[in-house]
Amino acid sequence: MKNYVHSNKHNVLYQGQQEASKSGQEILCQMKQQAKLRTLDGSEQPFAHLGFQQLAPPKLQQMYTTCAVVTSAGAILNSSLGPEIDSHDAVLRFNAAPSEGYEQDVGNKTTIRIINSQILANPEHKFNRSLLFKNITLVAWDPAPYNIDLYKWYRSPDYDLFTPYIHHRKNFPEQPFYILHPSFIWKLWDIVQSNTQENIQRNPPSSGFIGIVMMMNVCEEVHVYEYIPSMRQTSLCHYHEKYYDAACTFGAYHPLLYEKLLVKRMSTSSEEDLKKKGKVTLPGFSKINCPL
Ligand code: NCC
Repeated sequence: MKNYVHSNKHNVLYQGQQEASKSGQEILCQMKQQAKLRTLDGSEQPFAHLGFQQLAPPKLQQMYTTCAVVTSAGAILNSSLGPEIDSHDAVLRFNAAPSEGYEQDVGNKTTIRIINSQILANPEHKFNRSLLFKNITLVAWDPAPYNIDLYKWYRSPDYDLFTPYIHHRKNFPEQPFYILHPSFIWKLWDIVQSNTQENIQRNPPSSGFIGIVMMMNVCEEVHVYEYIPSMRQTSLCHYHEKYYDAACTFGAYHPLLYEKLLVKRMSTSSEEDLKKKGKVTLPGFSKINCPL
């Protein structure tokens, strides 16, 4: 983590405030005001020239009543949360996290999957063929430079997501598949930093935080499972892999610890839900009333 605190690959330059004095309600209002979901729609260059206006699907605007966000943390094992997770109207999962074989603990319904650019670029994930990515809404992301230089991003993303994206959209035009606008990603980073006294890692937030805020945009209520560690906390990184590293839970590259502290401050869950279930409940933006 120390190394990551010193690196600044995306040239983050933050000059806003850094204080942890906001109440949960004030943070929710800041989120609602500043973290409006934005996807790449092809209206800007170089994406306009590349035909993204025709390529991108219509805006993500379906609304859901209750949603589940299922993180991939090892601590969800033995939770028996599967039926509760599946009872929500929409379920968000991450990257290549499977449900097959883990239904009892993570459920088997998937509505949306958020994938980082490694999933698209690394052949190991079989993005073209794997059933994990079929018949659902896909949302991909990759960090652009902090100043949102879209030309530079297109030329040198962290991992090439554009080629497989274009390919996939042409082959499966019916599948809703979005790329998050990097301004959304870095706005979320700004919000975490603005509510944290310490300097956070100058790397993008984790897919977990991005997914949670994305769902706050489209759900009336968001239930997040095993993001804030429950009493089952373990250093097992993922529930589907035998790999142990506490950095998966508390962060090294991503400012995960700070994202989690912020989410905890916004949480409306009971202590029992937090500890026993590992569940945080957050209101969707449409249910947050803020002073004008
Ligand atoms: O591990 P990852 O995330 O796919 O997990 C999805 C989200 O779940 C939350 N999480 C996960 C494990 C854990 N013990 N505690 C948690 O709270 C986090 O919020 C996390 O974002 C990513 O954010 O996209 C990440 O992706 C992996 C990896 O690229 C993909 O799994 C594909 O293989 C990253 N790992 C590496 O690059 C090696 C990880 O850092 C973040």
